[in-house]
Amino acid sequence: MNRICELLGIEYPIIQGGMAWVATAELAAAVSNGGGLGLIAAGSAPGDVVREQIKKARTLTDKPFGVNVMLMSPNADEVMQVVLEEKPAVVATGAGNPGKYMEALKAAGIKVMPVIASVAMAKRMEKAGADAVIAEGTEAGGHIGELTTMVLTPQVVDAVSIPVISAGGYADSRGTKAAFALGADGIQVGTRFICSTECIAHENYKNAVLKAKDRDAVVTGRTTGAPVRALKNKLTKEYNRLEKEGASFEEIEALGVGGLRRAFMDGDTEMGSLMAGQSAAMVHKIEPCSDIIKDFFKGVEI
Ligand code: TUI
Repeated sequence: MNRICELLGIEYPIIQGGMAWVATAELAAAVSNGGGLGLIAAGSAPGDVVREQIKKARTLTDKPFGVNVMLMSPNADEVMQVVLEEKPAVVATGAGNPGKYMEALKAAGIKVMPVIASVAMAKRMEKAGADAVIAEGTEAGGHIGELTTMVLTPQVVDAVSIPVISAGGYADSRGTKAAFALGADGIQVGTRFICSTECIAHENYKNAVLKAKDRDAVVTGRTTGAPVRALKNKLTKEYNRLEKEGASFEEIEALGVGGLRRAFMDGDTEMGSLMAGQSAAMVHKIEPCSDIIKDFFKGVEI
């Protein structure tokens, strides 16, 4: 049996990406009901909001789901406390080292799957007791590392013995087969799930993903040390201009504040941060999560 399906008690080894704002209880429950593992993204939300989302997901599914904790959030400690109380099946982490939380999460019986972007971090997480690692390549949306999925995945597979979930660039069953060929036990998918019926993001955001072409998912913030991939628009051009002019860290960061909210809630496609991976160009329609999941495993032996 597939190691991820066995570990998590799910039908298909596909984890939904922990997209801040986008990954609500509705999306997470739909992915879990479709046989994958849905994640509620805590993003920068405070603990009580995350608690409500977990409770809501429980009304929408009986299947296991998880919470993605974004470690750069000022609320990360508080969110971890909520997670320890609510005990979702899984905690995935992003944008940092979850080492200091590992013992408490394990003691609460929660499976821990850190997102990592390097071999060294993968090894460290295995040693710290992680149940699996999510190896995310630079094709992914949002905050990203340097290495491509193609080179990161096999190196992580060789370096650790816990299951490896490969992330970044996956849009259809060709990708799933490639991930298995690289030695991964499963895949994580974000961008294609933005274009699901159950995702409650503004339709302008979904349409921007549907319209995206091969080179439209661009990176900003390389100079400030927190590179982020999002669809090219007025905001990303403004970022580039400030970075080129050598603007201060504060000035550049200020531009992005509230950007995800503007994209997700207001449908502001000009000044909103339309975070998405390079696979956006391969997403062509809005459909239910269960259909998306089946499509990822069309002709694939699990
Ligand atoms: O975390 C993500 N993607 C994200 S987080 C996010 S919110 C945000 N918004 C604006 C600026 C920055 C963040 C949007 N998208 N993906 C998982 C991921 N984790 N990618 C890379 C990493 C990572 C990086 C460094 C994981 C561990 C790590 O360790 C550093 C260390 O502590 O040694």
